[in-house]
Amino acid sequence: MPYSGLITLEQFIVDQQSLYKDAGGSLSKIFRSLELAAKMVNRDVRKAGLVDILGNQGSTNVQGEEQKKLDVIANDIFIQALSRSGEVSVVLSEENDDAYFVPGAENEKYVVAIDPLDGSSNIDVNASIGTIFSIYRRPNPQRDASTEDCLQKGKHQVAAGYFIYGSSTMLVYTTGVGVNGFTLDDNIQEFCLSHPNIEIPEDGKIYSVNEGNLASFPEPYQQYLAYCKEKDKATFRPYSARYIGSLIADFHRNLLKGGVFLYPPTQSAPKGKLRLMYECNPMAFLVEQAGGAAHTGEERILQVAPSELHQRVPVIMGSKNMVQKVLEFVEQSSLTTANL
Ligand code: AHM
Ligand code: MG
Repeated sequence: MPYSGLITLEQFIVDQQSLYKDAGGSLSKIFRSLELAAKMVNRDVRKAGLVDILGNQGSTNVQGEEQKKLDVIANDIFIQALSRSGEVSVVLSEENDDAYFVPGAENEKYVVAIDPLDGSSNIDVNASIGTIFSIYRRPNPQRDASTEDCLQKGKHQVAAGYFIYGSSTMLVYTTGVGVNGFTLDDNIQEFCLSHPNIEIPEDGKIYSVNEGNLASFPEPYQQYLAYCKEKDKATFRPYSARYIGSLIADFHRNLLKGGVFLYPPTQSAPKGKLRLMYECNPMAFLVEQAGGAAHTGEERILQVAPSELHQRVPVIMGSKNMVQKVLEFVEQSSLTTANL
């Protein structure tokens, strides 16, 4: 049915309720909590240059990276909002070493993983940042929540998405029935449907990678990047290089315009840099739902069995045919190695 007029997120969720696997409204409550938290973080992001919340917090997170003040603020806001939803037993956060078991909510139905402020090194330079979320149903809510509930494969996500605090603020999410985008109307403080049924183009002309690391990428990736720069009219090469260094911003652009995002293994990060639970799984769910693909080079990201909360995996994701092309380089090289 074509959409006409203004459709708020709340209205959209009500209309879509029958498509959700849980018709009891639990997921809607979680969305309301996420929406509220995002509006609060958005407010803080918008005034970041005016008050003293820029700069490093002075503490480091579990990956040994410096936290920004806004990281800490966003982490607290999202955890509090999700804890109050009454539906979430466990919150996993990229900023916390361990899972947070919500007191008194041991038998609720959901686990939510968040990257509260992804791309936070971009705060100081006023580039787009965002919040990523990923929602799982607990296999057995009768039993008290445990770490076992947290280490589920990405293919079990019931919903995932991100808020991007960019030139405008948007929410892009999926519940497994396509991908929809909402833009925050600042005046009425409502997310309104602006990008219904997003589909990523099958082909693209953009590649996004931190090419400064080229020398330490495995050879097939180096070969693919050389291929991107070759001149060939028929395949629209050379491609354009676009890399912000803020996953949500790079992903969002490629989702709308077509492209491929790569974070290959490097010598200093042999499994890549990005985290499976907080970054790769939600983005993989979204991109697959939009008709694209997401792979580690060895398997579909959504098939990876997590062994720890802060696990990292290499990433190749975006337009289907572009991902396929990267995999041809990667697979060709493993065949060559296997034949040696
Ligand atoms: P963060 O979650 O600590 O902000 O780090 C993740 C970010 C991603 O947003 C981005 O894709 C990547 O780090 C960029 O890494 P690099 O600077 O190595 O290219
Ligand atoms: Mg991140």
